[in-house]
Amino acid sequence: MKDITIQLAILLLIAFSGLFIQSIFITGQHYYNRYKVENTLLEGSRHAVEKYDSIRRRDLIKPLKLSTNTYDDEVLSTVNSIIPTRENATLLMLVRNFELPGALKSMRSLEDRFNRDYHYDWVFLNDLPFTQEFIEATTAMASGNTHYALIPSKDWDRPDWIDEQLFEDRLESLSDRGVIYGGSKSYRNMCRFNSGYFFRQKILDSYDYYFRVEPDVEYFCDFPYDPFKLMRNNNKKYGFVISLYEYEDTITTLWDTVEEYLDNFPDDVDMTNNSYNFITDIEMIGKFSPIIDSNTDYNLCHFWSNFEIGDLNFFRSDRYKRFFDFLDSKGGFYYERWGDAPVHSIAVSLLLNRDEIIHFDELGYSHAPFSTCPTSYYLRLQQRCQCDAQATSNIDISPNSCLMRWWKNGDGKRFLKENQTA
Ligand SMILES: Nc1nc2c(ncn2[C@@H]2O[C@H](COP(=O)(O)OP(=O)(O)OP(=O)(O)O)[C@@H](O)[C@H]2O)c(=O)[nH]1
Ligand SMILES: [Mg+2]
Repeated sequence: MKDITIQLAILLLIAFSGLFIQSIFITGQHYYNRYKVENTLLEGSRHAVEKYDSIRRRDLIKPLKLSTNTYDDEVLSTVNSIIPTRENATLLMLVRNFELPGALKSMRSLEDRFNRDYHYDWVFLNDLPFTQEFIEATTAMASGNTHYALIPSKDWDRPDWIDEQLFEDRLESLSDRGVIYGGSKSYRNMCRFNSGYFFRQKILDSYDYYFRVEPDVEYFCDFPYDPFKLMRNNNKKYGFVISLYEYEDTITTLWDTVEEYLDNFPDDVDMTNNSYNFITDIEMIGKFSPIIDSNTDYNLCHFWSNFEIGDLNFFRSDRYKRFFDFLDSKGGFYYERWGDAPVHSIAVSLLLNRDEIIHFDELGYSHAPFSTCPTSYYLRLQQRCQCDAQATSNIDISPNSCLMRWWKNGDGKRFLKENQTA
């Protein structure tokens, strides 16, 4: 009896050992197969990264940061030895601490679509000190260096020569009429700052170009070129993507002031090659007349300044400063609600040659409630755009848009132009 028990135990032991060895074998085989598949995939992906990076990473100097989406050590180690050909430019965001989520969203989008291949710096401006949380999160999101500056109160706050009583009365009346941001004091500081002071900030002194970025915007397509390089190579000083009509209630006396400026400084403006017609033409265009009847000769067309790429040296010039100072002296940034968009647009339309302004029609962009999306199907494929050219928010050729007026009176459609090198 004892012998039978021992034999049974031995048989059971052999059976369990067999099962155990078999399960180890099956598991081992599973892991080995997975390893083989993953290794093949990794090799494939490494090969693709190398091939692609050798083309797109020519311009880099600095080590890649986490946000570049690159994990490959070999690429990281070669990057340091590559000669830079970046422009002297920065991405620029005026922003408040509480807008951090929107700021990160815009950064992620621009990094993915453009900057991860270039690592341009980011500069952040604020009228209040940035919080540690804001600095940490935006620095982690940027592929380039980040810089933060506090705007001096003399460049931001309402000047003391503004008549307080008149200011309060006007604020109330615009607010009562339901004008967007009509009752906001800080919005007025922001518009005046963006019109006349952003380019005077010390932190921007060393740069030649800026690319304005706002929280909660989106870039729909891979950038087919470095827009800064394109601008320098082609002598462009101001670039836009969307153009539309301004609310007249916010700029009741702006055009009268501009006409006064023109009388005072005729030598500053060369009417032969500028875009005066773009901002004054009111003819039918295609099926459309201007959607708003303007009370002045200004047709209310402006470049939407939440996206703009500009030459800082133009804004720093005495001519631009004379233009801004003259406008500012009338108090319209506070007694009305002059926006930086019409102010920049009128300035570049008067002071620059038509061909110094560029419409970036391939980039795809959205800032609520409008967007722009390249019309060409193949261009959308090539640049991996995520947008619908037929969407109702796509303003390009809608009645609200001034783009057709730009094609007619400005520099024409860009693809018709010769000699533009990216
Ligand atoms: N630091 C700071 N930035 C501001 C202030 N007001 C606006 N901004 C920034 O200035 C830019 C324009 O302000 P927005 O509120 O976006 O104005 P908008 O584009 O005309 O209007 P919406 O985007 O529709 O609200 C954005 O980058 C804002 O973050 C402010 O008081 N302080
Ligand atoms: Mg905005």
